[in-house]
Amino acid sequence: MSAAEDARAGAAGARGTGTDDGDTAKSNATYGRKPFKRSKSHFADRITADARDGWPVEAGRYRLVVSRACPWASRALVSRRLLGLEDAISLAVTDPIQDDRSWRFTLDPDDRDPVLGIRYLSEAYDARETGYPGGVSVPALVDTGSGKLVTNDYQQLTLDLATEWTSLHRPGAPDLYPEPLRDEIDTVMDGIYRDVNNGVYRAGFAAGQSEYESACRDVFRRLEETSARLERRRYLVGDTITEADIRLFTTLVRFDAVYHGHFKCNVRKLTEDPVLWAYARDLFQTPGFGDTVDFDHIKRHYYQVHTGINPTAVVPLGPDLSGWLTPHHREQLGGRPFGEGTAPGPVPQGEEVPPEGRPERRR
Ligand SMILES: N[C@@H](CCC(=O)N[C@@H](CS)C(=O)NCC(=O)O)C(=O)O
Repeated sequence: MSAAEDARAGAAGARGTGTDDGDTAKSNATYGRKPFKRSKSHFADRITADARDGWPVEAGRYRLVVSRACPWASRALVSRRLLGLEDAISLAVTDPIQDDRSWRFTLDPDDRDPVLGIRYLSEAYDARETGYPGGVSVPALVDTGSGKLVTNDYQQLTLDLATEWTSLHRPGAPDLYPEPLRDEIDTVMDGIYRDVNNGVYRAGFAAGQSEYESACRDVFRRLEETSARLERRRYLVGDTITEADIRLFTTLVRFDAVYHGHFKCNVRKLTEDPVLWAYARDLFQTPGFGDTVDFDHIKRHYYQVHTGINPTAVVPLGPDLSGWLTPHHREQLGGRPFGEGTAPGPVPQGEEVPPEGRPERRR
């Protein structure tokens, strides 16, 4: 539980914001009491081929609820695209700005998710567990028949998409979690999670100077190490895209837009590290990565929702995003992005990121 949520639960008992970085206007006063600590996902049922938790892999049954602002949800967005699961698992995109009842479907007609028929994601949590007092977080997989939340366990969710949903993968889908490389992938992901994915949050929500400095140093120490690793190899593990790349990408793509300024991770910009910047651009330009990214949602969510660290909720104009589309030359390192497989097809109709969220358009 985060400092914010901790205090929120104790103080107002508000159910709105979630489990980690959530900080609506309601909970602003609660920052700064305890070190930032990320919570565990409360609903950790798995959807598997053998239905061991009662949830079988099944086309058309589940709905993936995401915020395009959220790095953890964005992992699932990328995996779903790379694996070609768009027809099997439908998609609901929330408003990037939560209100005091948390994630809401205000981008949809009548402010209601057209499939689940609900206005707030919390309704799926309530359908699953009456009186659930905890935070509401994305990503979430919801059973469309019962309206119940199945899982909000973002760590396991994408691994299951890669390994349990294989019968519904598109022809040519890559193996994002290849068996012989799993130990190495797990080790790389562990360090990146601790110091980078979650490290930026520890820095951004630090309750004091030394906590901030230690988190920020961890972020850049690990980024330097990762940059050295990627100097001569195109991808983090093996010579194809794996889950580890997806997890690093979702943090890197947010780095200059929000973590550098809003979270004070400003020792260096992503664009100032030639290796990581080229690596991130390479992935961004790979079908399935950049086409899921909405910079408008990212910026508005971080700067407007975390008013504890940005009290005016003013959203900066920069950075210039046009560099994301420039040549990266990483193909010279070799590598086979999809291994024996192929790139995913175009973004399904209705799921395109609007022009204001794309790098082509400067804000
Ligand atoms: N801690 C979450 C991981 C996902 C997560 O932290 N998502 C954030 C968005 S980036 C969220 O929904 N937080 C709740 C909120 O901000 O209201 C979990 O337990 O599953």
